[in-house]
Amino acid sequence: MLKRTVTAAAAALLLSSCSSPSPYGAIPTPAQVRWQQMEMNMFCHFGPNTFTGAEWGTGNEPEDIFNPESLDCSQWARTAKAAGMKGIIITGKHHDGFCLWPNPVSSHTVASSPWKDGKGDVLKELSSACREEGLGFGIYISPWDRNDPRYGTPGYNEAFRQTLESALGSYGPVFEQWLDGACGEGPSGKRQVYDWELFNSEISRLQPDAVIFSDVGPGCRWVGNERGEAVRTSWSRLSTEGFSPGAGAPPTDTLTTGNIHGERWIAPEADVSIRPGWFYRESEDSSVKSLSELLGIYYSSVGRNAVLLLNVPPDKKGLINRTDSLRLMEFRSALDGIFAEDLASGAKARTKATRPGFPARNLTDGKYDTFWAAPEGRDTVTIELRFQGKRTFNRLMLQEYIPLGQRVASFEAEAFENGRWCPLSSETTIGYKRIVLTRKVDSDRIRVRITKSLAPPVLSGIGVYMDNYYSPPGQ
Ligand code: FUL
Repeated sequence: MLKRTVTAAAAALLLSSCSSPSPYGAIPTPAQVRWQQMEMNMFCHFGPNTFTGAEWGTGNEPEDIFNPESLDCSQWARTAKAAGMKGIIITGKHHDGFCLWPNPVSSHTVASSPWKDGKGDVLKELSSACREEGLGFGIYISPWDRNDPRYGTPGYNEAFRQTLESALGSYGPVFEQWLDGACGEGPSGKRQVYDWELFNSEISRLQPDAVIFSDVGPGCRWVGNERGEAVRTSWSRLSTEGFSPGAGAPPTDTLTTGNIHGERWIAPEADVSIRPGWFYRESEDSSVKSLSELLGIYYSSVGRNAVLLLNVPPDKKGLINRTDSLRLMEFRSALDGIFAEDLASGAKARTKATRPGFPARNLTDGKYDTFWAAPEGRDTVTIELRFQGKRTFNRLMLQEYIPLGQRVASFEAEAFENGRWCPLSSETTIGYKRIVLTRKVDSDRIRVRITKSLAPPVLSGIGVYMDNYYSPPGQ
């Protein structure tokens, strides 16, 4: 009897010590995790502005200026796919109010344009092209509308709800709904008091898995600038109490860093255009961002716990311009050149602090869903990676397992060089993905010291890479 009790107690102890770490703080929904894993999406600003050269149309543009004679959404989707993007978000309606689909609650749409004799539908073509290429399809629908005569009256909120219903209910799954907070004057000279609750609940009703973008989420948040730039301290949590999109948004630096103890999981999305403007202009063909600029943007967005939304605006013909697509292909081949080979793969990972069942070898198995976890009560830990021989690298990548929350607040990296441990970098947060740009190192081992964590750390991976393409300013 005694023996049986002891065995049962031992089994219970073993089970509890093998148990998965409990989630810490606000955690992402499965749709938010999938969204974060997309890492890089393409933004397409397209509409009357493509034809007039404006950034913000007035809303008075005649519908007949919209006539992209060679529009080919499969070309957009193929380009995005070849560039390594996982989804495309299109401006279904920008501030000028023109709808790229035949929205039944507006007369300012493709249906009144000469394009395809008024029978065309960009959302239909793009959503099916995305499906074909296995890409996510997302829509930007601007609440600010400089054309709709109802704008500035309570009736507009209902019209906007119907607009959402028409766009989100007609084209299959939408991975992200983009809502910007701009709230200027409409045709009546009045501003709208937006009913965000109505908008968000309508989106969730029609597309429960769509991640809703705005300054305050609820799905993901604006990173606070249009340079595609997250910062080194990048929390995926945000406190939204008392804030709203647009003028009522949290201060810009809060949007950028997030809140360490924020109550909600609303990770940063970093948007930026490959060109000076959001819309295509031939005069800007020579100002498409360089490969080096794009790599810098990649490191400061994807490498700092954000999702990158890179705008590549189709031209007047309705095609991604050659200049942009060539640059995207250079970008892709550089990223492949850097990240195709994890030089830490197969390295022996060692630490004195391991939760049973979550061994350090999970750090170098190349799988996101297997992770190493520190035991209960441990929030400072040293992890050593011994490579199979010397490695030459200048990038260090770390990933937390975010379904259990974001924990690490600071860490240091060191490399073993000339018989001693030498500092590489002293950093703050990790999050879903953190890429540290280090000096060039030749070494057979590195050490990561987690110096502060809000709960026992849970890391999915540590990798090292060699980048021969990009030198950060000052290096
Ligand atoms: C902003 C807009 O005002 C710009 O025109 C652009 O669409 C950018 C992505 O969002 O709020």
